[in-house]
Amino acid sequence: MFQPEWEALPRGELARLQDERLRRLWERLDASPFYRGRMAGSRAARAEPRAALSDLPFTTKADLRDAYPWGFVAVPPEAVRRLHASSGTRGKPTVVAYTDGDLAVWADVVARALAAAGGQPGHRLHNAYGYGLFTGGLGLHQGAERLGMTVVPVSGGATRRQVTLIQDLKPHGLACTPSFALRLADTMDDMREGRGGGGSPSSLAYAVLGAEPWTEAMRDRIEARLHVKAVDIYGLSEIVGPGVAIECQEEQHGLHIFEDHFYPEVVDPKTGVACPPGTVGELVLTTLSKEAMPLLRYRTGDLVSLMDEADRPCRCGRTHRRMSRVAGRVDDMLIVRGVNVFPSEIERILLSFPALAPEWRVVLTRAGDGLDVATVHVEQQAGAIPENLAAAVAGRFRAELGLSFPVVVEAPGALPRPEGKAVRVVDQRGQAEGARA
Ligand code: DLL
Repeated sequence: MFQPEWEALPRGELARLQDERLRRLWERLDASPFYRGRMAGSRAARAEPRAALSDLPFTTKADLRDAYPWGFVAVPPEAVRRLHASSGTRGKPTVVAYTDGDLAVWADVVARALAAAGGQPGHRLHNAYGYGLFTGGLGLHQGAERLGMTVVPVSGGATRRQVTLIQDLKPHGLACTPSFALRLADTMDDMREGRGGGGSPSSLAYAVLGAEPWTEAMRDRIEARLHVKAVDIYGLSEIVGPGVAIECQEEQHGLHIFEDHFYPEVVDPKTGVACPPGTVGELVLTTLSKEAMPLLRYRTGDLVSLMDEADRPCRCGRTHRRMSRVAGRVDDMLIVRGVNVFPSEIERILLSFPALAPEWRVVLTRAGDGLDVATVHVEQQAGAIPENLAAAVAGRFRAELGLSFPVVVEAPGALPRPEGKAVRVVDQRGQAEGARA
């Protein structure tokens, strides 16, 4: 553990610390143009800050966009040391500001995350998250340095060169998206075949994968192909970037949320009312130590459930509560002909067929009758495929999800490979018939 004094804090002490930090947060929010004035009625929250939280308003992505770029910054401009931004694929980007103190906390939580994954001082980390405004590259980078690792800052792309670097520099750890980890595995296989096959597995022992949804079936494939222990890392730019939560290598079961810095709630996305432990709802986070851009009850849009640590403490010794892996996003749920389905369900079913590769996407189109059609395109593994595979997969979708998805099995390498996060849902419903790809 990188910071056992915080990560294994007895829960009673943790609760006291959270109350104290929430009281300080109320003061800090007054310095934020967005929250100023809004918090006036909440002074009563001083006595029991955690209990009072559920009566306070949520903050949404739309609030951040409306206040773009500086409306949430609670410190003078000269105290802002760095800016990052979300990709903005769903609209205007969101700018996030950090003080020196924020950067130090961020490095600490990522160092904790890397240590939870198996990282140690002196290890080398191959960091293939994108560097730049995206928080993945620099976030993992500074956390690895904080832990005392040697960082290879390769960023994304140029997969063959990355494989060569892994062979030559022999890193212990890999940090990238799960989809890129599989691409590295494919390229390693191609390059091995080019040399006439054989060769030992790489030096990699663990992989810190996140920034996009993935499933247990995907983990099995990655671990088998790269010979690593793969753990799930979660985070979002608005709160800090990577390092909000991480699975530990001991259990690989649920992600510990670093609760001394990020206060979690899970609420029903429709009513905003708290969900009991074990029930899936929207993750809501309050920052407990952020200086430049403190956020109150931020609605992440990510669907998770909280596990109750009192029932079964984690073998790793961390006392911080765990959440399930992200089941999907509130806005990513597909509603096809009235049936709700998450992309993670589709992936789980596809990967139960060994002949299929973990490269897939759903293309939404509108049929002549005005009804939506979701066609699943999935790549086959190299080599022969069983007869009627597409029909068998479509049959499984019907049986398990109650949905008639047309299924197209594509040749290996046929689907596009975007740089950065995987694109699983392609919505072509608004496009004219002839303009479709
Ligand atoms: O993706 C931060 C990050 C970088 C996390 C590297 C992990 C590793 P954003 O670009 O702001 O930040 O995107 C945040 O990505 O709200 C989730 O919907 C999704 N996401 C992040 N991690 C996971 C994960 C980074 N482990 C958004 N599983 C979040 C599923 C994830 N979804």
